[in-house]
Amino acid sequence: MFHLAKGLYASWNRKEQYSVLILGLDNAGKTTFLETLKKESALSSRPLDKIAPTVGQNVATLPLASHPGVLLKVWDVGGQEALRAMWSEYYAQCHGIVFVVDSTDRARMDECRETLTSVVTDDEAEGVPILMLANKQDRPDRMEIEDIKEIFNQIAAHLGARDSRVLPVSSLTGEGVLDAIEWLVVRLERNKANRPPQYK
Ligand SMILES: Nc1nc2c(ncn2[C@@H]2O[C@H](COP(=O)(O)OP(=O)(O)O)[C@@H](O)[C@H]2O)c(=O)[nH]1
Ligand SMILES: [Mg+2]
Repeated sequence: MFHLAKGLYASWNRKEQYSVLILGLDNAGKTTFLETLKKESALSSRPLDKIAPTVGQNVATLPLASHPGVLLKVWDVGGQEALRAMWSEYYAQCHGIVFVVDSTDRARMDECRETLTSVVTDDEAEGVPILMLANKQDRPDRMEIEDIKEIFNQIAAHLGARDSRVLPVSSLTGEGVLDAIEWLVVRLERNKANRPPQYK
């Protein structure tokens, strides 16, 4: 009996899957981030379960070498202004949000902050861990991570008790990408216990 229970637990555990939304303005590097994640997953030599992309949306289900029992279902839903209105449709189903920022795009930093504010103040996204990625850190004309943190800390007031972090990455070179995902997965697992049943 104990073995049966243990076996059931193990098989349930093997299928642990979290849905993660990749958001951010158009041109921030969302699709590049997802493609890099796919590449990193393939390196772990486990099968990659790709779902055919539909217009304006890419979805991939990724195994994680560092967390063998975990699958990440990652949604890249498009960041053009017309598509942003659709983001909230996904909030109730997601366990975590990655918000990608183009660290070189000073001209759109205000738009970026306003967009992120509307994400974090949406009731449907309440309590979901938020990871902000200061992307394109490989570029010499990037803003420094400390300056980007200062901008996004202004949003912290809306975040309540939820987990959030700003991390530097280059989706193009892959620098920092796995560290960022590691931060997120730890929070996803920790947060799971605290969410209402319909979100699990
Ligand atoms: N230098 C550099 N360019 C990047 C990086 N991430 C994305 N890009 C470039 O930024 C542009 C937009 O990237 P894309 O992934 O299509 O952005 P999306 O609209 O947010 O999906 C492309 O030309 C990418 O090659 C990065 O980390 N470093
Ligand atoms: Mg894209």
